[in-house]
Order: sequence, then C-alpha cells, then structure tokens
Amino acid sequence: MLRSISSTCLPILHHRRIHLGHLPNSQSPIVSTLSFFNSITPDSEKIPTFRVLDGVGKPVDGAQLPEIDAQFARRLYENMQLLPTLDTVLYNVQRQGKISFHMTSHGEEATIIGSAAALELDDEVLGQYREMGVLLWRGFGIDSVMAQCFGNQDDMSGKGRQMPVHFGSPKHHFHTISSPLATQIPQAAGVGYALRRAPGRRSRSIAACFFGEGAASEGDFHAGLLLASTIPSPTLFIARNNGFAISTPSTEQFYGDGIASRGPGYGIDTVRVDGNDILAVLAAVREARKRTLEQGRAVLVEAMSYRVGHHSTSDDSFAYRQRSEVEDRKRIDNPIARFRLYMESQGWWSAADEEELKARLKADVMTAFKRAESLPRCELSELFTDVYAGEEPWNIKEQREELTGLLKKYGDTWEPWRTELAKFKNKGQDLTQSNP
Ligand SMILES: Cc1ncc(C[n+]2csc(CCOP(=O)(O)OP(=O)(O)O)c2C)c(N)n1
Ligand SMILES: [Mg+2]
Repeated sequence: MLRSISSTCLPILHHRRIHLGHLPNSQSPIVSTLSFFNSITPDSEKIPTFRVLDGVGKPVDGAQLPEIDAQFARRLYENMQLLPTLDTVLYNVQRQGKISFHMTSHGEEATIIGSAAALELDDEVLGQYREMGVLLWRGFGIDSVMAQCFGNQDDMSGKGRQMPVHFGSPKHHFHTISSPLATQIPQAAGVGYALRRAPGRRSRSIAACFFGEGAASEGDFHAGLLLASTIPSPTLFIARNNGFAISTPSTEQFYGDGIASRGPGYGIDTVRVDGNDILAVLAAVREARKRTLEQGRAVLVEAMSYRVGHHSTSDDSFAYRQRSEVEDRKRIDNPIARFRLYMESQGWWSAADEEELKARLKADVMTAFKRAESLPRCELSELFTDVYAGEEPWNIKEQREELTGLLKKYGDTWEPWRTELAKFKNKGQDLTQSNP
C-alpha cells in the first residue's frame, strides 16, 4: 500500500483538482475540493443521441452509415412495413371481438427491425411484448403470428394457451413473452451466462433483452444489470424508450437522464440512439453486439422513440394525451417514411415498389387472417399437456379431472359452455368422452 501511495502521491493537476492519491480499496482519486455531481458526461450535458439520418432521410454531417446494400435495405423496409400492416388488421380484428387482445408497434418499427437485423438469427432474444418484428425478421411467418393471436391449433407458441402477442419459439431463439414486467431482464443475464458456459455457443451467441423504459422502474431491471455486471456475460440490454408506460409519461417515471445514465452505474458500456432512425439503430446494435462478445460483458442501448399507438387494445391513450400531439409526432418523425426517403435517394425504392409492397402485404395478411379464423383450437385436453417437464404432477391430474367432471355435467346443457366447446377440435369430446 505504501508503494502505491508513494507512486501516486505527487500532486497531479486534473480537472483543476489536486490529486492526492487513492484509498486502499478504491481507484477513486482523492481531491481536496468538495464537489457534487449529477451527470455522467464530462461537460455535465445530457447523454447524446446517436443518429445518422435526419428526419427526411438525409445522412447527417459526418455520419458513418452502416454498410448495407439495396437488397438488405429492401428487406429492412419490407419488414418495417409488415408491422403496421399486421398491427392494423389485428387491432381491428380485436375490435370485432375475434381475438381478445393486441399490442401494436406503431412508431417503434425502426427500433425493433433495426435491432433484429443487427443480431444473429440464433442469438437468444428475451422480449417484453412489443417485439413481434424480431420474430418476423427471423422468418416466424404471418401464419404463425395469426395462429398465436387466434390461439388456434396451429399455434406453436403455446397451443393457444397464452394471451395474444405472448409469442415464443425455440426454433427462432425467442423466449416466451410473460406479462409481469421486467422478469425477462434478470433471466437474460442468466441466459447470457449460460451461453458463456456452453462450449458451442461461447464467443458466438449473445442474449438480447428488450424492455420498455417503464419496465426499467422495476427492481428486476437493477437485479438484472447488477447480475450481468458482476457475473459477466454476453448480454445486450435494449431499452425501448417510447415515452410512456401505459398512461405515465417518461417525465413522471424518472428524474435522471433516461435509462442510459444507469448503465455506467453498473460499469456497463452504454449508448443512446435515435430509435426512429433504423440505420442508427442497426449500427449501434451491431457495435453493441460485437462488444458484448469481444469483452464478454453486458452492453446497454437506449433507443429513443415515441409510442404512436395506444398502449394496447385495453387502452385509450387520448384520455391522457392530446390527439394532436400524436398526429404531430406522426407527421414530423415517422421512422418508416424516413427510411423510405433514404432508400429513394439511393435509387433503391420507387413509388411503384411502394404500391406493390403495400398491396402484397395487405393481401398476405388478409389471407393469413382468414385462414387463422377458420381453424379450430387445439384439443381441449392439450390444456394440461407440457405444463411441466417430466411426469405429470398431481395438481395437473386433479385439474383435468375437475374440468372433465364439470363438462360432463354442464357441457351440453349450459349454452355458454356449449358455444365455447364447439371452438375446440373434437368439441371437447377428448375430455367429455373419456373414462373417469
Ligand atoms: C409487474 C407488473 N406491473 C404492472 C404491469 C402492468 N403493465 C403492463 S405494461 C405496463 C407499462 C410498461 O411500459 P414500458 O415498459 O415503457 O413498455 P411499453 O408498453 O411502453 O412498450 C404496465 C404498467 C405488469 N404487466 N407487470
Ligand atoms: Mg414505454
């Protein structure tokens, strides 16, 4: 210890402060000036936001655009456009009472598709619920989206047993969405650690965790970041800061400098990016992914956007924000339009391409919707399968027997049950005709 003091005790002029060495268990320089701080930038400014395209798709001065070709750009654009096409149909279908729930991605298309495109297809994704675009980018398919939302027999995510938009697909390395906020954050740190320990995946795959800025108010956010910080793992945290947690605006959610300011508190490399600029998101997440792998440590990306849609079909956002505010944001900064203008400036896109794409996507989505609507649900007995791995436990047996007994007694006679049973493959007979 003496040695370390003698080597550093010479006064060093640093930021107009005299450097008096370090405490034995700290790298913090000792100073004689009392000074509080409330910023992590050297100039006490807010953390900057990385952007490469301006609002009309023009590269900003000095911007380093990520390398993409026309084919890749078209793929990005088609996936961005697919999101609102699907969202609009699913939203209306919910309004018609054909599905129970939906959540749109309006306004966050660049954040979601840009990040998806920066990841490898087998990186493990742990989403919140607004990340259907990641699955679409990975080839999940419109039919699978519809099957999950309708909960029909083709639903590979959960045999129709989850709420709509609670997707999951082992094949697409997409962990099943769960409603309780922020649970995916510490889980992601664990998945990142598992990847680090798996010989075939180490130094090759990362865990990518999406969450809203509202979810970052949960204790699990801090638990997850601390876990990834102290037990290092290739875990990429992507905060979608869309300005709202249902009706609570971000101005009422925290007093600090967004979510990004919290990364350095955990010793985590952090960047804030314009989430409406797909090329900035692509570049930032690509670099973030590279860092998590090279350093084997977590990285935090905060993508700034605006939730244009209502929170979900259970919400009417005009009860807490002006309709004009939303219309203004849509007009001034539309992530899809911004990228289209860039594509046009490169000669990669035309009005004819736009017309063809919109017509094709709409037709594809409508075909998938009609198919999903016509399919029955799984057999009712599937309700009790695959709940746990291994041998079926007593509680599942008990629940199956209870439901079977009730159906035998009332299934034919009580109208609401008769109608419900008719929606299942075999109309529930796999239970009602079974031996006790
Ligand atoms: C633990 C928990 N508390 C509350 C809720 C209810 N809830 C669902 S979504 C949501 C807002 C989340 O906002 P944010 O994380 O910013 O995501 P966004 O909806 O904006 O994408 C709330 C409070 C919940 N699902 N889980
Ligand atoms: Mg939010």
